[in-house]
Amino acid sequence: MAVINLWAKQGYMSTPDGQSIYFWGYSKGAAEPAQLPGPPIIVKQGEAVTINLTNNLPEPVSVFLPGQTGVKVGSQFVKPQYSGGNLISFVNYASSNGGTVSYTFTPTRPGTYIYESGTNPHKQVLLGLYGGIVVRPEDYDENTSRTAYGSGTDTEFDREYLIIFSEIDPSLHQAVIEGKPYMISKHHPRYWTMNGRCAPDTMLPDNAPYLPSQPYGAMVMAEPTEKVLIRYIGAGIDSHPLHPHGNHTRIIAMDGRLLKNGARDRSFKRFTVLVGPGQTYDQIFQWTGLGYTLDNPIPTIIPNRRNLGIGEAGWTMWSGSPYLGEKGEIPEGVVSFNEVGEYHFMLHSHSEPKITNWGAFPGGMMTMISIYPTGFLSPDVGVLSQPVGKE
Ligand SMILES: [Cu+2]
Repeated sequence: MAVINLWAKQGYMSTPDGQSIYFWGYSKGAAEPAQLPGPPIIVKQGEAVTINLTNNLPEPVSVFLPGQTGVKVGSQFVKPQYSGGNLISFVNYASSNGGTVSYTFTPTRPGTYIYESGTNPHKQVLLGLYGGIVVRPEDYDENTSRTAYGSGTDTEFDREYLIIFSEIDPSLHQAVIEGKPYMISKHHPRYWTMNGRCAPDTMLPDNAPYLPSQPYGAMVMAEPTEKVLIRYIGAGIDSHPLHPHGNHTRIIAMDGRLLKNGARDRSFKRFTVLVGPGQTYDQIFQWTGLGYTLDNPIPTIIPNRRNLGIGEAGWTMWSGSPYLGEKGEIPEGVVSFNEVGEYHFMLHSHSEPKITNWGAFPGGMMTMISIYPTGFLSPDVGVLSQPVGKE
């Protein structure tokens, strides 16, 4: 039995342009801050799960589990809740200011799923009450059988990343602070988030101390030829066209459903993936590079050194060594983001307003896929595990 304890709380998130925005989020501990997104819930197919929710917010809140079946509260299946004849929640909720509720279910299918508040979702989910669920296949083993959908499904991976997308209209968040009405039809986002962060914060490490309410980075890091599982979840109300530069991904599953029809492989390669509200996509990405082998780690003609610079003189992406080659001395005065000859490919929303922070480029839904020389990355990079709260 996996027991996941969540608290619904208010908090403040940071944006790279210096704003502090009020939000509602799930938290992993009574003394922990609300976080954006909520803590990932990582469970196993066939293993019973209990989610205990304590609600510290001033209105009822719930945990809605699209894609999970047989969810119960006590001995009864969850059901829509009404007040005065009006639907107020898709599922049973925890009452305001200290109420609790416990949901139990047994995930029957592996895959990527969302959890979110089913109570006033047009307000509460946009305010930040969402997170991701990863259901491991029954035969999953971190050391011997790392697959998304079980052995024999062609979904092996070496590293995995979970990226959850949403939007922020600060006027909604301000209206909630002031207790004023907000017209959802006037929804006008100014910030776009990957794992609750706007670029360039998306590229900062997990648990960066200056982002206490946004603990998860969104940078995909891998080595050549490794299979990288990238899980997408759309948690907002807009659709987001996302692509990595220079590469396709192979889509292996949508909404937690493996793209396989009997023995027939229905996975397909895509450049741009349109992630709609509530949708999930599982993709395998593998960087091989034209002409790349371990003996030939320079799969390209290195441009003239002067053409590697960006911005003013002395600012460059060049590490002083061939890409994916050996580490070299960085010339004096160079401020470099490229430490060991790694490649960076942008991964972003193709909708240009969404790669800004309140109109300022670059920002928003943008991160990097970073390919490091073989042997550089620690095996701990790109491993998803239950943060806490599991008993
Ligand atoms: Cu692009």
